[in-house]
Amino acid sequence: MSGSVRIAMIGYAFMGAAHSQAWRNVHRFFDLGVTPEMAVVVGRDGEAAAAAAARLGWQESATDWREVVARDDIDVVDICTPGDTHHPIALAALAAGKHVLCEKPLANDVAEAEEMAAAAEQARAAGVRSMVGFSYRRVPAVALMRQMVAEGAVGEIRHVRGRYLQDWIVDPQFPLVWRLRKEVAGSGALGDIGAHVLDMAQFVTGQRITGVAAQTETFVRRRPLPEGGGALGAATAGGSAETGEVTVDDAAVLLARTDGGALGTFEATRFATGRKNHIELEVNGSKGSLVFSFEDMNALRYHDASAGDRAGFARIDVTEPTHPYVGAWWPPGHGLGYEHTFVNQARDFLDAIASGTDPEPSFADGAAVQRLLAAVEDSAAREAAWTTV
Ligand code: SOE
Repeated sequence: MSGSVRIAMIGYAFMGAAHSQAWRNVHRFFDLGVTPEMAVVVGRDGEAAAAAAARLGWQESATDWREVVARDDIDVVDICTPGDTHHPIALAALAAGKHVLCEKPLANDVAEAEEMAAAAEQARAAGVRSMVGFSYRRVPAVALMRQMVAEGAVGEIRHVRGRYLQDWIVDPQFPLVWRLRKEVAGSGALGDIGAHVLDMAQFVTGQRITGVAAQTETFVRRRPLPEGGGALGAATAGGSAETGEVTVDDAAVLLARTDGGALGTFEATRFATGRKNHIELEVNGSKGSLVFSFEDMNALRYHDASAGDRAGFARIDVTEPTHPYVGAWWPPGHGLGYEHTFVNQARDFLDAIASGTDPEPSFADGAAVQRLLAAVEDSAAREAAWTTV
C-alpha cells in the first residue's frame, strides 16, 4: 500500500493523546511508504470529542464508532478505549477490512481475546494488519536488550525478573475510577501494568512463560464514587461520600517458568508508595546479565562475565544511530522519552501496512498474554497453586 492512510481513533483520553502525538509526528521523523492522515476521532460525548479533535489535531470528530468503522474513507482503526470495548470495536473493524491497532491488554478475558485473534487471522488473508499496543517494546533500550539476548550476550538464560510499580491509588480516598472496575477494565494492576512487564519479558528473552504460581491482593476494597475525568480515568482524591466496591486486584506477584528453562519472578502493583512508573527488567544468563530501568530509559546495564576481574555492570547509552529507532531521532546522547515509544510503535505499524507484512505483537500474541493473565488469576484464586499457561 502507498499514499495516505486515513485513521479513525476511538477514545481520546491518556492513550488517545499519546497515539495522536504519534500520528502527528511519525512521518516527519521516519521514512515511510505511507502518510497517516488523522481523519476522525470518536467519543461518546459530542462536545468533548469535538474539543479533543481540535486539541489533538484530528480533521473531524464523531460519536458513533459503529458508523465510523464502516466508512469507506477509513483505512485504520486505532482503539484507545477501556478494555470492555476492545472486542466489539476490533471485530467490527476487522470485518469491515480495516487495519487495527488495539491498546493493551488486548481484551478483558481469554474468550474475547481468542475471538479477536481468530478474526485477525481471517482478515490477514485479505491483507488486513492488526497489532497490540505493547508500547514499551518500542523503547530503544528494550529493543536493544532483545537483540543482545538473541545475539548470545547473556548466554543461557537462568532468571528473568520484572517489576512494574505505580502508586496512584495508595490514598484510600482516591475514587473508584474505571480502571478499578472489573466489568470495564478486566483486571487491575495485573492487566494494566503486569501485562506490559510480562510481555516485555517474553519479548526480550524470546521465551514463553509456561506456568505460574501467583498471589493477588486488593488492599482497599471500597472507594468513593468518582466525580470527574482525568488522565488516569478520573479526577484526584476526594470523590463523593458514596462508596463502591473495588472489583479488581491492586497488586499481583508471581513465580514463573519459561519454555527455555528460566525461572521468572514478577511484580505489578499500584501500591508501591513513591514509585510513579517504575519498570525494571533484568535477565541473568550463563555469560552475563542485562538490566533495563524505565527511570533511566535511554540506557541499559550490561555485565559481561567473560571480562573476569574487570567485569561489572557497564552502562550502555542507547542513543547511537545504530540502535533501534534512534537513527530517526536526535544525535547521540540526547535521548528519548515516553511519548517517542508511541511514535516508534506507529512507525512499525505503518511500515507493516506499507510493506504488506505482519506487525508484532499480533493479536495472537495479545491472546497469549491474556491466557497468561488468566493463569495468574486462576493460580491466585487457588492459593498460588501451580498453573500451566
Ligand atoms: C496506567 O496505569 C498506565 O497508563 C497504563 O495503562 C499504561 O499502559 C502505562 O504506560 C502507564 O500507566
